[in-house]
Amino acid sequence: MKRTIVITGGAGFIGSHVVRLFVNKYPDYSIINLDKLTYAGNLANLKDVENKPNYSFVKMDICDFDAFYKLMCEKHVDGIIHLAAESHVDRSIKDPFTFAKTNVLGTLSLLQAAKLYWESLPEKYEGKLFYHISTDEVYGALEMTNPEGIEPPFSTTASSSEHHLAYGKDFFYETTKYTPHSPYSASKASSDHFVRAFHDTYGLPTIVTNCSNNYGPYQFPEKLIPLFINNIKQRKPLPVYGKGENVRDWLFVEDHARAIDLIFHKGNVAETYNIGGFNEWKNIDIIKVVINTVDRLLGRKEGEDLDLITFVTDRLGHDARYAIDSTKLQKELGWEPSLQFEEGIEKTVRWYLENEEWLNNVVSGDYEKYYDSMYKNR
Ligand code: NAD
Ligand code: TDX
Repeated sequence: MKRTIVITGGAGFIGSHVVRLFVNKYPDYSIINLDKLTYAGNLANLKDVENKPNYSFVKMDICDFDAFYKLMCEKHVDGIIHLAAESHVDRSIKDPFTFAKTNVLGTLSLLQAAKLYWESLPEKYEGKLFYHISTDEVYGALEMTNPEGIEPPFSTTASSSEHHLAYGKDFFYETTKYTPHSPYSASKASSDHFVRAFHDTYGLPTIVTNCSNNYGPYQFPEKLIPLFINNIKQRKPLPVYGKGENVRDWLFVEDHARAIDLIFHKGNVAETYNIGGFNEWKNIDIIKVVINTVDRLLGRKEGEDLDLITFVTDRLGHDARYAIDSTKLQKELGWEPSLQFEEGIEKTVRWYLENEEWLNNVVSGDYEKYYDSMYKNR
């Protein structure tokens, strides 16, 4: 079946994996990568698919309602996978307005354009989908009641047998009340509410998914794992917020992209699906795994760089623990993570060490010239 799908934020970390998967897997689809190319957008993430006939790139701000409505009409868009967002919690603490504008008003703009265009068609909403990518942070923070970690009540494929722990009794379920704490998660929560409101009010076919922390290739080195890999490589201090006791639930980015593909094609309209691999780690433990892996792959003595760990002032409002229950997705749609964490980290560290040019370009800011050289005069 032929389809025309807009993937917003396709030049970012997760979006680029979703674009790559769809372009390679669905030659009959037309995949439009729509991205404003903020500091987080990098078209070099998609070098391997940029010349494929079913791929195109459009530089656009999701807040530009007129431009997006025109694109929908001209290209006959029938599916939207919406990932474009401001995504870094620390930036949201410094500049909350940008987050409200892009994440809330930008999402609203896309929803309204999709509604108007699809309602104008004879078949209306049939065969259409607005799929919104959200995060586990909207559920707030879970208490850490098992500081040493216990055997989790769920079977898990993402954790190794050595690390198979839950740090509390509660989990985030699809039914968990929204309690966002940071300006970032507040803006994501607000956008999720607008998506659901467009379904409930106008019947717009929508799906929302809430995923845990992603890691893997092409992540902007402001986020914990790529920032620390780069710092360890260069023997720079590793700024650990607070005591490093906060817990995050980690998923390899390609597993998230596979879940998005599955849900886009097989998920039920109006549903919410949590995505995660039951793979909780304290920050300090994950940092040690990253240090050991970088050291080993660089031929240094394992653990040699542990003294780079530097405890710094905690992040304001730092959420204690995130832990996703993805039973619904696993049981109803048969998804499961493909990698255990240590394998995923090894793959990730190897990628950043082997892709030195990508990393150096991002750190220096040179990546922002890629669009000019490749696309501007097309
Ligand atoms: P990212 O910051 O790497 O990429 C965001 C992309 O959106 C960039 O390419 C950027 O240029 C683009 N963008 C930003 N503002 C835009 C605008 N106004 N118009 C058009 N494009 C714009 O983010 P990511 O980590 O890949 O996250 C993607 C999505 O997944 C976000 O919605 C985020 O909330 C969600 N999410 C992320 C994680 C994670 O761990 N990274 C986990 C769960 C959910
Ligand atoms: O320098 C650091 N030191 C540190 O201790 C950084 C950058 C982070 N941290 C801590 C804060 C968090 O507890 O590490 C943990 C992970 O931090 P981030 O990589 O900034 O991710 P987080 O704040 O958990 O949010 C991420 O997951 C959910 C993504 O950035 C979001 O976009 C996603 O929605």
